Amino acid sequence: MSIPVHCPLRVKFILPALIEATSPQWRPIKYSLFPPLGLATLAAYLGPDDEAVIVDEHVEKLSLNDAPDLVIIQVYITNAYRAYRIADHYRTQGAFVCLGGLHVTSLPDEAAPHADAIFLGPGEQTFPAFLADFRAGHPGKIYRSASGRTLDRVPPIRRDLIQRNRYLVPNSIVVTRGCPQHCDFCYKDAFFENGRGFYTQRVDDALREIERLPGRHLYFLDDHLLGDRRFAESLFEGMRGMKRVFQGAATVDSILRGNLIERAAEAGMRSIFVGFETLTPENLKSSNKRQNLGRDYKAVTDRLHSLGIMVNGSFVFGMDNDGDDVFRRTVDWAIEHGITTATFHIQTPYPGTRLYARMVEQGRILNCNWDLYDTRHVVYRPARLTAEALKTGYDWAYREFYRWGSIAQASLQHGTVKHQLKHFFYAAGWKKFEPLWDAMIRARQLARMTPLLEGVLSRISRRSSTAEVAPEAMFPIIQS
Ligand code: B12
Repeated sequence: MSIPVHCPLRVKFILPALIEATSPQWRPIKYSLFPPLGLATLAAYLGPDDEAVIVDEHVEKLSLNDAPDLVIIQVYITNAYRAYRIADHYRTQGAFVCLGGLHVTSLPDEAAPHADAIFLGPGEQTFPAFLADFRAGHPGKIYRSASGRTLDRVPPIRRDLIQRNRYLVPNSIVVTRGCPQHCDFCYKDAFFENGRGFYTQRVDDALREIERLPGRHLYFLDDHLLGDRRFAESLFEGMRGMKRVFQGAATVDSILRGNLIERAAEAGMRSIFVGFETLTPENLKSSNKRQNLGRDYKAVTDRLHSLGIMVNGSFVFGMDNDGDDVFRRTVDWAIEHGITTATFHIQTPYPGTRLYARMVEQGRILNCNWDLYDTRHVVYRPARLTAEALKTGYDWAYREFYRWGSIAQASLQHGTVKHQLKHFFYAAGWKKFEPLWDAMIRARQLARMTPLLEGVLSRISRRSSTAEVAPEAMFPIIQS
């Protein structure tokens, strides 16, 4: 491999997908939601003459018949095998291949044989350092993000490389990195180790980024938008006059503490993803999710309802204190407390987490096929349930929560007819019409192959992204 030291670089950024978009298991509504913000962040470090393209396999076909100088691949746990195959291909073609992201950080030894260089942790410091080394002709084999982590002076994300009309929520945005909490099942501690584990953009940079986004609706993908009180207060203060409406994610305790959530509502927050995870205090203790311990979950939902903020509650099944009754108890609680949409997960021990280490030590890992680490499969031996009961209970919980009767009952928990209707509309719109949304997305994808229809679609998309009711308004409360 010869490194083109002085010429402009041809760089291909790839977000591989777990399965091909043509597969029957493909869930278009889920995988076409958010653009690859991480890759667009990295692309900002290229020079003005470099040629860059971002290919997101979740929304388009990846062509392998090209010869870029540099191939940058983002690896999540469930796309890892696919990512390695793509990496191997490009290396045989003579490209220099970089692998990074969560899974590479968790398992560098697994990723390294497929790459010329691997990257551990966030890329804001390591990627520009690598580019300088690469241009100088001596790239390293491993780049580790550690001290000096910051989002100050990070160049604006290359949104020009994102094909907005391919996504349901093109106005996604991330203004922080990491999380101030240390739950045992979360990958964050490993990803952000040896340095700052939670840090934010400067508020004026975040506000400028918001201003660059057209339309009205925003979707913050940060793990904990309220995680730094001073930052969040200033951000919401700056957003007050902007007439935006947005979705974010936060913890139970941050919603109960002080009046930050009121500030968020005034700034336009209309829905929030909340990690309730479990109704059992012993589970909270054993998973080190102490910020939820002793907190009144009902006070959380009451407060959010009173502010007109819809709730997407996240719940995990299969923790060590969960028995057969966990599914019914959780679903009943969610309905009785007017949770608008619920995201259920089967507990998944991601490599690199303390949960994974504990499961390995106890000999409870049943399967190391990363394709199945998608929170829909049981990959470990639960303590008080069989694997079959866990899977069956998880499937039942989804069906039960999204029955028409349950949706109606949860809607009625709200005090006003307006909020009851809003709840009903969103919950039903999201889950009940998933096949319809899927059909529409597939039709759009098909239409792209015919230039005439493509033209019509892009005109509609241009109009709607500046209109009051943008398509993303339909997807306000969902998160992976
Ligand atoms: C958007 C999103 C998605 C999108 C797709 C991803 C996308 N478009 O980027 C969709 C909806 C498809 C999705 C699906 C899933 N997701 Co998801 N998703 C997210 C989410 C909310 C935001 C991602 C993001 O934009 N982050 C912000 C950017 C700036 O950070 P970043 O992407 O990590 O990129 C940085 C670094 O990773 C690094 N980097 C990344 N790649 C590379 C490459 C190189 C060479 C270098 C130098 C650096 C580098 O540099 C970037 C800048 O710092 C995260 C949570 C989060 N807040 O990160 C979960 C998250 C990534 N998802 C997760 C999961 C579990 C899933 C699913 C398995 C869920 C499921 N049940 O199906 C699927 C799997 C999809 C797949 N194909 O593998 C987990 C991953 C856990 C893990 N250990 O891998 C996360 C962390 C959520 C969580 N807290 O558990 N997801």
